[in-house]
Amino acid sequence: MKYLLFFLPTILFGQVPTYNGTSFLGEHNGYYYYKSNNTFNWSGAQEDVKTIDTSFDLISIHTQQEQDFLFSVCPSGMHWIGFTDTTSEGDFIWTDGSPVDFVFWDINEPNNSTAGNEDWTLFGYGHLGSWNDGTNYTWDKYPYLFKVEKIVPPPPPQPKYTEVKIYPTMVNRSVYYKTKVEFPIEYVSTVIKVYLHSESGMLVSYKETVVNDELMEFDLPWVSQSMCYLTVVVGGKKYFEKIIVVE
Ligand SMILES: [Ca+2]
Ligand SMILES: [Ca+2]
Repeated sequence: MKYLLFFLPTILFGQVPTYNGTSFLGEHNGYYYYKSNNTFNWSGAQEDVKTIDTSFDLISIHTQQEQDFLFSVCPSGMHWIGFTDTTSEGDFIWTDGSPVDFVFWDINEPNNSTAGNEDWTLFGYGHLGSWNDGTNYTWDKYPYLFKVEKIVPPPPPQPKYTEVKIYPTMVNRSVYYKTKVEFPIEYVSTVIKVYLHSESGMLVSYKETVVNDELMEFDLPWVSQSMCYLTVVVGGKKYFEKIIVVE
């Protein structure tokens, strides 16, 4: 949580988050990419990325474009990635649980060489950053790669309402105009105030109600003017104002 609080401001202001002991490599397809400054064996790399944030994992790679991007920002040296077949020899899986939909093994890899002890994967072994399965001895020290999904703050809810088409309806011998207003889901259960003003600014109708549906229907009293103003206030703030042309 403390990390979230620490990084939240930079995320909100659209700046690239930074993490101690790592270098930012670039941004691609909604993710920020990083490499560790220090070297580790695979287990140490896995442990280290979790000390940055327990939700982080060693990188998973899913498309040729992603592989090409990584090679462009990381063209030399080998780097650990989160691809391992420790559970079942020959069945490599991503430690972040994502599907295995792309591989970029070097020629004749993975070969589970070194007395059958190659269960961990290095990016950057061969041509264009191709991969090799390697060992995880304490002396197998390399930097690792990880990526962080870019958080785009959601846009503030926009007033969304059907064209305020009103139609006369008889209710208890009075003529009402029905108005349909659409609310974003986050407004459900919110108390709103609905005002109807005449063209001259006179308050014709006032109603306080709770949004109980994303589509609310209001009964508005008949007004003699050809035009009136519908104002909806949420939490003391004007949510929208709509000029209604009475047909
Ligand atoms: Ca293996
Ligand atoms: Ca190998």
